[in-house]
Amino acid sequence: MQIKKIELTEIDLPLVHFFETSFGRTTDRRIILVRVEGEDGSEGWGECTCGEGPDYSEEWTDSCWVTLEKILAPMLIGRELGSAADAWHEMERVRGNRMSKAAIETAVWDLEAKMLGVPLWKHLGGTKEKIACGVSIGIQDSVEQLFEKISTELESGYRRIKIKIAPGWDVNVIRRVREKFGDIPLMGDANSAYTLADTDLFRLMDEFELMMFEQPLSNDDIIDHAKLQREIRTPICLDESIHSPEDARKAIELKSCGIVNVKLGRVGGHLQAAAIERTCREAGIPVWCGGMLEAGIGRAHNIAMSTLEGFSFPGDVSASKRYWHEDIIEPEVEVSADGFISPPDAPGIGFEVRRDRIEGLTARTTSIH
Ligand code: OSB
Ligand code: MG
Repeated sequence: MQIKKIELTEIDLPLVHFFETSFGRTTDRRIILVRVEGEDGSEGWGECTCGEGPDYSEEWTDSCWVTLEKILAPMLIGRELGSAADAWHEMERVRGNRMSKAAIETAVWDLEAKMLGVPLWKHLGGTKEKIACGVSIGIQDSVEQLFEKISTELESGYRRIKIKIAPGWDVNVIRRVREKFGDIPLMGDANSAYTLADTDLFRLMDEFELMMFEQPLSNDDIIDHAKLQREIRTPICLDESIHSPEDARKAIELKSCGIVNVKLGRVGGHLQAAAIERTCREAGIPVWCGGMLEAGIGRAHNIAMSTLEGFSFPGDVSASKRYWHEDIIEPEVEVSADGFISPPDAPGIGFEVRRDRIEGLTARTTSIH
């Protein structure tokens, strides 16, 4: 397989509702799409999952654009790839920049699956005929507003509610959610907003029987997380701290977490995600698919990845309409009344990419060949 051409397109896409985490509020996404073209004109699509600023990760839209255009795309053009798995290895000498790498790598997997005429999820070794869906609900302006959101999502059938927590929006909010909604599957994601000085607060929150606390401490830490985990019953789930299968192995060895969130962008694509899934599965650590407010292409890749055996908790993979007035794929991602998504049967990501819609949203485009 040879990559003849790589096209980058930035689209600007407003969210239906703002999304607020401990590091800020997002209202408009700036998303880079990657289209790779093979020898016979066949194509594959990937989406860069970076944010609009360097907060969740060091990578952000403008930095990824340059990295993709000047460094990564030229490394792949014209190279003979034995399989999609080689795409990662071609880019391996570049340090970090995993979201940029994943944008290209996932596109190469889509291309290969399409060339073989098989659905990507099967090509990746996925086995699940349906995947369980949860939602991530950002910090709201009031607890009443949060209640409203939770009610809507439960009525839609979602199988797990994640709320964002931050100092001032934690114990009292969770207590009120438990009082109002009872025993629903509930978890909190702190996006690194706390330190070990808050250990007592987490001990207090043990009482709420949350499924897990996601990334309570620093984004680059696995030592303090192990200390915190020793002090609390609720399992810790690591998100920001895990970039590679080696990170996962070390976190498991140190007992820094009981659960791992896997995001394609954060770990560098499907090959690395599958390796993390395997490391965790062999250690008896459940994983689930995280979300990065993706448009349809990223969402489709998340669905494919979520069909791997180890993805045993509901992920942050939900319907297109929760994010976008109109998505860039056809059909849009829909969730059944009981909170599942069925992976598509069509080759590759299995959703049609809407070129017309993308053209209308394009802020810039470039082509490397
Ligand atoms: O920490 O999981 C996170 C969104 C942006 C950055 C980080 C995170 C999130 C989410 C949203 O929680 C998940 C989604 O609905 O896509
Ligand atoms: Mg998270």
